[in-house]
Amino acid sequence: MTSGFTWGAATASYQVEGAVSADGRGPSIWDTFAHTPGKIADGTNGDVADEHHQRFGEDIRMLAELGLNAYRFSIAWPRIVPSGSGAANAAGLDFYRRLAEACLENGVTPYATLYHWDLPQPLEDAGGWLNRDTAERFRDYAVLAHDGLSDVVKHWMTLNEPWCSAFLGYGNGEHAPGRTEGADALKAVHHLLLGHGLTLDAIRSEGSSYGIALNPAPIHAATDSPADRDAARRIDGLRNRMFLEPLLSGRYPADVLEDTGMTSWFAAQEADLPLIAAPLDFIGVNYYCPTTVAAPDGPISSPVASTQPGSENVVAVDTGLPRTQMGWPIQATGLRDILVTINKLAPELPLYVTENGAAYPDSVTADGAIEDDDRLDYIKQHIAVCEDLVAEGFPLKGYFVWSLMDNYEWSWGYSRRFGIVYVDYATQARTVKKSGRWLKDHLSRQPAG
Ligand code: IFM
Repeated sequence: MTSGFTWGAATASYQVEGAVSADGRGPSIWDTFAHTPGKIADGTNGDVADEHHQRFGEDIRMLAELGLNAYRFSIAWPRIVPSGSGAANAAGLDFYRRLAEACLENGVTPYATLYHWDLPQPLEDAGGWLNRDTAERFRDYAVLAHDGLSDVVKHWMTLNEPWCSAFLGYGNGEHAPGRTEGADALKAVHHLLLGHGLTLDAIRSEGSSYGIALNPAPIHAATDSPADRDAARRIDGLRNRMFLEPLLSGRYPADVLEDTGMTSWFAAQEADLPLIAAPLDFIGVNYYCPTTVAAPDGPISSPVASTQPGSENVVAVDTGLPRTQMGWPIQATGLRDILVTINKLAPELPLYVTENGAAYPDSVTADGAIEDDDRLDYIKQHIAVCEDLVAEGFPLKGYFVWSLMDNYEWSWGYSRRFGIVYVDYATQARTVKKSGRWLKDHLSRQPAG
């Protein structure tokens, strides 16, 4: 691997911070959702999580001791602007300043994401991401965060996985705010991307880099039949092209708008597209698995709560690949495929893998070790794909493992562990897993620089 490659670990505010009422933080949609009975598999919430708000210093030292040189964290909007709009909360900014400074003191480069899903609850009460005004409020908050931290944070991502915010948050309701709005979830896509564009326009400055973290995935047809290929087109449209095309080419995919009956609504938003397509310094790719789909086998009852408006009866197909505890099929070549797809759309654009990792049910041995061989194999295979691409001259600039440590896995609560560091939630003790020990050893063999 060439020197200068970024090796990082990622987390997100609500998943690790806890301290939900500290320093004037306001409530987010995830506080509300997680406290609503029946929404979270194990009935838990992020009130305490990994106590990262108190323990960030030791966590960043641990990250540096693993040999990693970058930390991707997210900034909680309700810490900076507690009610979603208005002035900056100095205590909230100070927390992220101390966090970024702790990174720098440990030789770790901070990468900040401005929105990893914790929308202030008052903005949801005013319509959330279905309301165009939320995009402007996001820009205003982002300016405050950037103005307050841009001397210590030089790498910025606007949104994390807007597909999840729109289609899990407003499509099937699996994520906060838990709404099931059918094809209107596409309005959330547009307002999220508009928020991204407004923000880039307002914060871009010399000497820093700005991007977005998406979760694109290779979508395969189960067979070569025209019906299965059409199913793959539809899902590829919703998952990938609905984000990549406006960002990189300044247009929405006409077939997706037609499938979902949204053509005329989007026609009225055309003027926003140049803003959304403003140049990026990089795209972050969060990759976990590919998807294989087959054609509808009958009529659907409509509307249904779905992540695939207009294509609700397209089914996912089990191709026999091994799966992680999330049920996600493992295929490291899918990482190459999706990076190459994006590279073809934007050949010069630097790419990062901003998340990659796997959940498995860890157990602690009698001597306190966590021998997570499955996770280790998963990470090793995906890192090998990255290293091969870099050796071929591909513009891949970094790899961030998801996650630095076990944390609150959204609607799964604490029942899914993705960390390379084990967290004992009763004591908050951190223990580096075998996957983390392997990564440390692997990084110790990289050329310096
Ligand atoms: O935990 C999430 C993260 O917040 C966003 N990307 C996928 C991860 C695993 O589900």
